[in-house]
Amino acid sequence: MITIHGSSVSPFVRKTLVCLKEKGISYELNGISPFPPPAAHLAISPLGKIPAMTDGDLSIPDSAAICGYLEKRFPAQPLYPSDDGEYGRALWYHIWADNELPKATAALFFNRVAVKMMKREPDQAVIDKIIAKVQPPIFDYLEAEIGDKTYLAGDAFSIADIAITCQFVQMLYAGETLPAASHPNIARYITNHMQRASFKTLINSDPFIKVP
Ligand SMILES: N[C@@H](CCC(=O)N[C@@H](CS)C(=O)NCC(=O)O)C(=O)O
Repeated sequence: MITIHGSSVSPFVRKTLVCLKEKGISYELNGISPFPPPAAHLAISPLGKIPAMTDGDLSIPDSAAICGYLEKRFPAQPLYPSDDGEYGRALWYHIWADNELPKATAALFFNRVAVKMMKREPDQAVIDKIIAKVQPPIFDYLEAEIGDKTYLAGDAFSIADIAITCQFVQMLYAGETLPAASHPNIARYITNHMQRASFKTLINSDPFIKVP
């Protein structure tokens, strides 16, 4: 049995759970927080972060590594494009979604919600700066990349769409709305993917927003 160790509220944990649901693989979620992680978690996640995955004796930390493993182990219902070029593009969007996009999206969840879990007060100046200065160039890039597409890499739903949608869900969990007026392609694209059964089930199980 595959076990994902982490909280469903994390965008990186969500990415692995969406992959499992899309592939129809049953799993267990070992609900742990990384703030701080239980001591035993360090044995499977040396950086102390979530998610980590165990599959029998095998342990793999990091959502990107986990998703790559799941694709290889369960190749039916592929989530990575078969075309070489589209595969490379999907990897790029995945890396961008994990490293750059969170500065404009998940950072709002961290600074508004997670800080309170850590018994600290949100810093409004930091939040204002994310919205006014950090978001625009990041959203502008994505808006142009999406254009009128449904899927970012190739002609099917892929890890690129999963990784990007996960980060916007986190922004919505922070009380924001999608930028429909300034970035309509992003709003249409994210709204569409949040309607997938995988995303909808996970989002509606968390205590923040509901997808009708
Ligand atoms: N690159 C990692 C990032 C994971 C990550 O940053 N997870 C956050 C929770 S959303 C975490 O565990 N933070 C705890 C920490 O940084 O100490 C992945 O994709 O799994």
